[in-house]
Order: sequence, then C-alpha cells, then structure tokens
Amino acid sequence: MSIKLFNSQASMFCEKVRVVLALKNAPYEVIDVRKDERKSLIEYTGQRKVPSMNYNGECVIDSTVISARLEKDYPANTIYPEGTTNKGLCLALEDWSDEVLIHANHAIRRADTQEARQKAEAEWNTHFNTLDQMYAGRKFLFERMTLADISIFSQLHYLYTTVKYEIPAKYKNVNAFLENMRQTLKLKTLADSFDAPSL
Ligand SMILES: N[C@@H](CCC(=O)N[C@@H](CS)C(=O)NCC(=O)O)C(=O)O
Repeated sequence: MSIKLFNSQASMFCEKVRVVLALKNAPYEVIDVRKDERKSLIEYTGQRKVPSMNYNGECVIDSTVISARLEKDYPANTIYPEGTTNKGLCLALEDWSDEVLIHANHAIRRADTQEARQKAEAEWNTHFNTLDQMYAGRKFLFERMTLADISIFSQLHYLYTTVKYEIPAKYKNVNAFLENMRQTLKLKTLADSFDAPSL
C-alpha cells in the first residue's frame, strides 16, 4: 500500500486529512505542493486543489472523499459515530464546517477595511455561538472524536494559527474544545500544526 498526500502545511483541509491518516495509523508520504508550485499536483490530478492523494495508484481528490476512502480500507479507529442517524448528522456537520466555517475564515482573512473586519467578526460570533451550544457539556459531538470534530477543529485551528485570531474567552465551550483537541492530538501548543504520523 502506497499513500502519497499532496499537501500544503497551512491548508486546513490538509490538516484534516493528516489527522485522519494519523488516527488510522496509515503510513504515507508527503508531497509538498509549494516546492514545485503545484506542478506535480496538476500533472497527476489535472487540478490545483489540495488535499489530493495518490492512493495506491488511484487518484483521490477532496478531504471528504479521501477520508471516506481511508475509512473503507482502514475501518479500525472509525472516524464516524455509531448508527446510521448519527453518521448522517456527522457528515452534515462535516459539510457545514467545510463549506460554512471556511467562508468565515476567508472573510476574516481577506477583510481589508474596518467595516469588512467587523462584518467577518460578526459572522464568526454567530458560529461561535452555535459551536458553544454544540459543545456544551461534551468533549466531542458524538461518543468519540469523529470527522465532524476533526473538520471543525481544522477550521478553528486555521483561525488561530494563520489568521491569528483569538477566540473570545466568553465562548468557554469552544475554547475547551480546542484545548481538548490540542491534548488529543498531542500538540505542544495550539500554535503548532498537526503532522504526527500516528496518535
Ligand atoms: N472541499 C475541498 C476544499 C479544498 C480546498 O479548498 N483547498 C485549497 C487549500 S485550503 C486549495 O488547494 N486551493 C488552491 C486553489 O484553489 O487553487 C476539500 O475538502 O478538500
């Protein structure tokens, strides 16, 4: 089995896949797309986005598709919760994080006026409120760490590390979730990006 991950260390979606690979204890090689300005990525996949993967000769693109593909061959340490209903909810939350929280991250990163910054912070406050209720009284959204938590963490972690935005202390459950994920992923500090080969 040969797994090659086309990776950009700063990408939140690549971090999401690196966490899944580590959880599965699946050995993989990293191809840093910044080294050749995505030339080998484009040659192999015909597109520019990471994460992409050469999975034993099979071209797999997109963090959701890659995660599902890994789950199929590495069912131990499942990334989904028990039961069909919860699996559906987990996938919906993964999608919400990947499509909605990413928008808030782009908005705050690209804000170049005070007005744009305020609007982006307001967008994040709405999501912090939602997340604070979702994580009230629980370490993870389901009975263990699942893809929903990993996706949400990767967006919040990007906000903290790349955007350098501190989540306001009043969102106690969101901050507690981040600290719990830091410990679970064995990051020395929240400023580190995740690249451990296993958990
Ligand atoms: N839905 C995709 C999003 C991937 C994505 O947006 N990747 C960004 C980096 S975070 C990228 O490679 N952008 C480069 C480009 O679009 O040219 C996933 O889950 O993998």
